[in-house]
Amino acid sequence: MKTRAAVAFEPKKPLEIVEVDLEGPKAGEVLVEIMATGICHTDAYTLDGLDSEGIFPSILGHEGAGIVREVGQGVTSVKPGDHVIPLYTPECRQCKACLSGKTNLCTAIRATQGQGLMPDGTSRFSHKGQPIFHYMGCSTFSNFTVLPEIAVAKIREDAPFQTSCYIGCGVTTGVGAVVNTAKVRPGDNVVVFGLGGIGLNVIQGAKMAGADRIVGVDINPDKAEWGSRFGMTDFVNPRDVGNVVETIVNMLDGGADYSFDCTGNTEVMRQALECCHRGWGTSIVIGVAEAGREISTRPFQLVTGRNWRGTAFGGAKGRTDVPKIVDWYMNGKIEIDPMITHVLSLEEINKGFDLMHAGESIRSVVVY
Ligand code: NAD
Ligand code: AHE
Ligand code: ZN
Repeated sequence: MKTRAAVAFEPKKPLEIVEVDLEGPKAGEVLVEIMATGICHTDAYTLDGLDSEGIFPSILGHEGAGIVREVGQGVTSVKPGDHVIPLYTPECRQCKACLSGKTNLCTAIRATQGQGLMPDGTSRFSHKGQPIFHYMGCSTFSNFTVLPEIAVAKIREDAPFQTSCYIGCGVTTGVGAVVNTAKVRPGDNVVVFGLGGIGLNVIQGAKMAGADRIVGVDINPDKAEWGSRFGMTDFVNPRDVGNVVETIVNMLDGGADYSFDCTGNTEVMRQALECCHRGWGTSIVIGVAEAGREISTRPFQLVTGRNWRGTAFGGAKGRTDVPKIVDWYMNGKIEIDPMITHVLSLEEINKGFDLMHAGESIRSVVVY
């Protein structure tokens, strides 16, 4: 079939809206009509050529929601008409990781996914006879896409696509980092670095978990109001204070119980670790750093009891947890609507990237 898609032909170039060819689903795969997709900073990072797994030409996008239109042979868990959220972290429920009970990092299809291919080692997309690579197993910047069955979460049908697509990455990553990875408890003090599409969800997750102080840190002063809107109690602009770490350690009587990096900046990751409380504070890396960057700190920071951890997709097991997060949204336990600051057509998708880089959006969503 033909489908409209925003194609990343080359790094650092705007996406091009073209008609591409899409092969139907093979065994164990499903064809999904994407109804809406968010634009995450990770899409921008890959488009900017900063991802060591970045591969071109490809169809980016990994934060979508849509409807199953066709299923391949042997597919049993979804059927045409089902509403689904694509999962860049699938859940096969059979691999060592899935069975471990210790991680959400399913390994069933990770190798081919990282090569921009479907599990059989081929691409379903092509343009003028040349293959186009998939991205993070999702490629939601295409109106229709093909996904493995294990990489879709079936969701309730009354959830609006325009907002629930954000659960495909940002919401689950932020809220999940708090509840699944950190396991924040009532009374804990939390610090969030970077109050964008992910950081604001960490803030709302921390509030939901009953955190006491929730300190937001951002170099964009406009983010003070955004943070307060979702439960932040204190705001620090690193450009207004001499030493961010010292400022936070003093504010929180020794430091954070939990801190979260939502910037992808390795210097900020160090600050996030070092503002943790001696003896027990844990810092969670969420931000994705440019290829080649490394983190560092004095080992003494760890010897004296601080912990450094990371999380992908908020530690969520997609097929199991995503439908529950959709329920949280629909029941008013978490908010999404105010964070969708811009709704764009596919033709306007590059504007979404510009708004993100200018710090003017929280989430831009493309509606097909
Ligand atoms: P965003 O652009 O919406 O937000 C980033 C925020 O960080 C902005 O508010 C910006 O002003 C702030 N910032 C930048 N430099 C800063 C600094 N030096 N100090 C303090 N604040 C600073 O991006 P996003 O969509 O929220 O994504 C945030 C990061 O999380 C990205 O690196 C993205 O790739 C990553 N991410 C990771 C996962 C995961 O599963 N681990 C999932 C989604 C996104
Ligand atoms: N491909 C990069 C790493 C990118 C990365 O860490 N991605 C996160 C999701 S970001 C969503 O916005 C992730 O899920 N990581 C785990 C995984 O298996 O990819 C690189 O450095 O090579
Ligand atoms: Zn993302």
